[in-house]
Amino acid sequence: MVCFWVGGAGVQDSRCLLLWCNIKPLPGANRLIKHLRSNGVPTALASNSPRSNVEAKISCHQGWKESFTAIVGGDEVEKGKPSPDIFLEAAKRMNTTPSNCLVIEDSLPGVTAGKAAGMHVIAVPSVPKKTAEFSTADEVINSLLDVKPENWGLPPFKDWIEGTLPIEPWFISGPVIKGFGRGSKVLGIPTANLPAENFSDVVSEHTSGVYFGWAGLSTRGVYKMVMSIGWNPYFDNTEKTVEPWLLHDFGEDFYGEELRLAIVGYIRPEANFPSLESLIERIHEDGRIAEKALDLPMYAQYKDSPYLRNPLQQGSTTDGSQAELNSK
Ligand code: ADP
Ligand code: RBF
Ligand code: MG
Repeated sequence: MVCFWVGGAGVQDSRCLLLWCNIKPLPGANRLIKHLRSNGVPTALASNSPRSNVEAKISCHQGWKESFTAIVGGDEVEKGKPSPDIFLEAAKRMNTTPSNCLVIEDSLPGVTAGKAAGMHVIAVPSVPKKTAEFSTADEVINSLLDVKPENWGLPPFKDWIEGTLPIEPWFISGPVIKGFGRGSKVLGIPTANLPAENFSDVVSEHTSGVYFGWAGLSTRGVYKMVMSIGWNPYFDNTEKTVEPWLLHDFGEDFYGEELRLAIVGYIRPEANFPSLESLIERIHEDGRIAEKALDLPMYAQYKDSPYLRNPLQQGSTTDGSQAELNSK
């Protein structure tokens, strides 16, 4: 099986040439490219942009250029996507047939082009909540983290550990705010919502999904946590929310307290569920996965991040366990 890497060149935003080297790869793009390359899966980049622009763009990302067997720009074929030309040309340059190709696309014209070329197509819509429009694709996924190469006859990723995917950790904090008043009441699972607008950059940079890590609560301590980021498909929210469930029984609310998170791993995309019971059961399963995984040294090390402890070190301790944490 030959694989094409296409659409948006796997980077976020591309307003102007000078800014290109500031743009971050999409979550999971580096991992996927490295995986295909190290497993010897020929990969092409097929974009409607002129070839020179595509080359300039990917030159900012170490190891990308060498990872593509072929690069086809929009100026090298008669018609761009949604015409199949660009993909047919890529297949030709890789000496293979269209039915042997898998297209990964983020745009609707790209999905149309891939299917018109007679190829397999995975859609990764760049606009959230638009999955229905991509129904002509063979599969619609939420992010590149969710590509399952084995579904397409390609070697599987080997970086999953006990149901979790390690990620480059990221850190966010803020005061605990009121949510929809539904976590405890409807699900029996309290989630300490954070104001997503405070760190909209870092939140929009990461895909929606279920993550886990460590939570530092000023005056209380550091706890394991599992969280959802996104639109809660079951409730179809209009706002993206950040909702950590601390895996500890506090027996009280702590609205307004400063909550600091170190997010260290990914579990799954957000999903819809046929019933409330099945959503609740799945969240509990996420909790068990996080609880166990956080004892692995690769995740446990972040429990000691100064970021989580900062407010505590400023002298706001309340009990013995806190004093013990501070003395470390
Ligand atoms: P809201 O919709 O306002 O977020 P929830 O029903 O989700 O309300 O309850 C969340 C609140 O419950 C948190 O803001 C926090 O004050 C409190 N809480 C108590 N225990 C926990 C816990 N283990 N994890 C998260 N929040 C908790
Ligand atoms: N909501 C969904 O609609 N789909 C999900 O897959 C989902 N997964 C969640 C996973 C975890 C670990 C947590 C804490 C919450 C999840 N929720 C999900 C969010 C849940 O709907 C939300 O916390 C409540 O609606 C309260 O606002
Ligand atoms: Mg909540």
